[in-house]
Amino acid sequence: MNRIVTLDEFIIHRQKDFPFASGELTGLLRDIGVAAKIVNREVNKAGLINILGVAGEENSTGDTVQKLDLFANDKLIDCLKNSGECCGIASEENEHYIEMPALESKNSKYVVVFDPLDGSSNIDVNVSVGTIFGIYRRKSDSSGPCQLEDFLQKGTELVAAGYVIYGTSTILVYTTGRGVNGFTLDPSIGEFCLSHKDIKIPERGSYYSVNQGYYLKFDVEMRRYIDHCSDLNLRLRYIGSMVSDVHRILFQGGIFLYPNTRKYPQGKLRLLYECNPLAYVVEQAGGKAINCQLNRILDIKPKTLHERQTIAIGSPAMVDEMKAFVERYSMPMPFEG
Ligand code: AHM
Ligand code: MG
Repeated sequence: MNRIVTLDEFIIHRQKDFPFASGELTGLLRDIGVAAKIVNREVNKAGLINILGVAGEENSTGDTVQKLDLFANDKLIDCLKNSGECCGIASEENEHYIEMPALESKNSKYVVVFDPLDGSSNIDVNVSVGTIFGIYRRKSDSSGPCQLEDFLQKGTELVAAGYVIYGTSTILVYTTGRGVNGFTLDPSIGEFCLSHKDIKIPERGSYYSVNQGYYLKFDVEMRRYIDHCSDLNLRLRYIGSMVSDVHRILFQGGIFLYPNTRKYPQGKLRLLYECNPLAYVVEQAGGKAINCQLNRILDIKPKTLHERQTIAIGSPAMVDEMKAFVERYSMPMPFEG
């Protein structure tokens, strides 16, 4: 029988690969693992909402029932605050970043960004949702509070990133820039156990994932590429939780697209909280991620905390093909007559 390797054991073992590691990053990853278990417990109770109470109302014990995405947000913030391993947090749910007092954060050199519950519109119908996170080394002086510049870093500066999916099973996938590994929560022992070692994305796959309902709102070159996917008989899968759609593609190969639409001319998904962490994971697994202007996602310098981006992410050969389509169909047509 294979020996079970828990997330904590794995993280501690990996710390030995970095001779000057102080243990802060290790601590942060463990905190995220703990928060994920707490969020998982609550997500699993979501189906009991009629028994336990509807969000916003009081439950039978007189407590106000919180919306799950806000619950997840609070839990992540609490876990990170209590351990004092980071000096600042930026969340998709908060307009501003949160500073950790220098004393409590032990002058930590890291900041954390996250989307606490991606795809939260799916919760009420029992469809998978997830937490996405990224960790950066701070740029500002560690003797003072963290600054906006600590968060507005390119994805190439990420020191770790990952996600947790609360699905048929709960899986945590992360990278620190040395490959991607996945851990499945064993509810009987309450531990994430190594289940997917050194994940590699297939060169190409048979899935494409896009909100086809917006087809007429996409630019012509994107429509041509989507037609091409359909001509190839690729299978369309769109859950509406980016984290779940990208998870499928990471394992089975394919491409996920969220192009610009009239409603979201810059794209819908957030660069800091969604695009960058998932792009880092997918690139580490051998995939690619670009925007509709064909720039590598990880090379984009964010201007604001909640900046949105367009994205094409997935199997390398398919992202290259999409790029070729956009280049070909966005070329000015030769003058006729
Ligand atoms: P959220 O962070 O508010 O849940 O929004 C992001 C989600 C993504 O998970 C998903 O890919 C996308 O929004 C779906 O958007 P749409 O319904 O426009 O297709
Ligand atoms: Mg989201």
